[in-house]
Amino acid sequence: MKKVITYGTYDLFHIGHLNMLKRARALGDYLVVAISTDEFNTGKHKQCVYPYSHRAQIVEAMKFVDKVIPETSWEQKIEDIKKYSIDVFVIGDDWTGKFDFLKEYCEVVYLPRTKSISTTAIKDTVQSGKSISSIT
Ligand code: C2G
Repeated sequence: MKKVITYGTYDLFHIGHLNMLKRARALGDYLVVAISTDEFNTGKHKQCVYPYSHRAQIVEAMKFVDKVIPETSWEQKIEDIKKYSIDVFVIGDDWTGKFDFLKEYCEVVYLPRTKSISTTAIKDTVQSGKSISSIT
């Protein structure tokens, strides 16, 4: 069984998140998703709309997600890779190079982000009264 892991905040779940999880799962047979806790997001200077418990449950409900764990620190990745016998670490290419140190433990894949959608864009669009289709 080829096991894949990815990390993220996954606030205001959108098509970019869905594309990432779908492609991540397609790289193996089992997908673990580490969702950033509210406390960890404070360190990332991210103020989430949805609390951790909602973000985790929404991602966990995805049919191609097998397990959700909390992301509480930048340093947990190596331990997670060992603990869950991970074969592939995958994340969006906005992080290209940042996690190359994990190549010692597993394959590292950076996937292209989905263009013109982001949690920030959604927040701005909602405030402007426009629809998302107007930005994708
Ligand atoms: N993503 C994407 N396309 C978008 C937006 C996001 O492919 N339009 C991807 C990101 O590249 C990431 C995942 O979806 O792989 C989750 O994105 P965020 O919730 O913004 O996560 P981030 O803040 O990048 O957290 O330790 C790593 C961090 O926790 C990553």
